[in-house]
Amino acid sequence: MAILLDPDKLSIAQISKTIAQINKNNIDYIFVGGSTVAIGITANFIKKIKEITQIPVVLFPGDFSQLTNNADGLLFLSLLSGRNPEYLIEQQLKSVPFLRKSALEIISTGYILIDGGVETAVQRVSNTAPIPISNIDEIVETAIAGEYMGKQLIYLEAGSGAKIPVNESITKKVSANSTIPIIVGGGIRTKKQLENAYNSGADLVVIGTAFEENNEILNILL
Ligand code: 1GP
Repeated sequence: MAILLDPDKLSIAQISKTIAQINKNNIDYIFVGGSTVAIGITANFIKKIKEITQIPVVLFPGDFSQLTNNADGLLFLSLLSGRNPEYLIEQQLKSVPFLRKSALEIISTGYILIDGGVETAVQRVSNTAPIPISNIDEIVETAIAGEYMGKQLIYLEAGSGAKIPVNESITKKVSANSTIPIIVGGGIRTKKQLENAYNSGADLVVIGTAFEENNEILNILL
């Protein structure tokens, strides 16, 4: 399981307490990123996290300005569900001068935004529409195309704070049709939703908002 921390929503002063909660639980990764983080904030934010945890920190950036060598790895995202070249190739190109000189582990990730019942930040910022949940074949074929393109991971995203998480039939069908690991995130708040995601084929589940709102939730979820 991964916990997503958004430097826009969590102050540096709150990091110690938050990481203490994460350290106490069985968390595999800390993802750091947000749709609209100001320049320079992410580097300090991660430096502080790394001082107090051994859990790997993976960048999940909204744009190339959030890149920093203070993390261990990077989800090198391509928004495959969208048709906005900025998030298909342009941001990736802008990141090359930094990444060429970086030791960050770069993990090529096909990012697929699926309707979560509410307009989410990724939809607004990327100016792309999510794939409707009824278009299950399009979702599956997008994931397969991502695998053919050489992506190492598929991220099924309902969007931060989604009302409806990615449903089991979608995860099941994508999982049955891919050989690469699947991340599921967006709107997961309950133990049942978490278990459903794993039981339907998610290799990693990401929780952001529910943990942000209540750090104690891990005691219930895990
Ligand atoms: C968002 O998938 C992540 O990009 C996590 O979503 O904040 O809704 O948990 P939540």
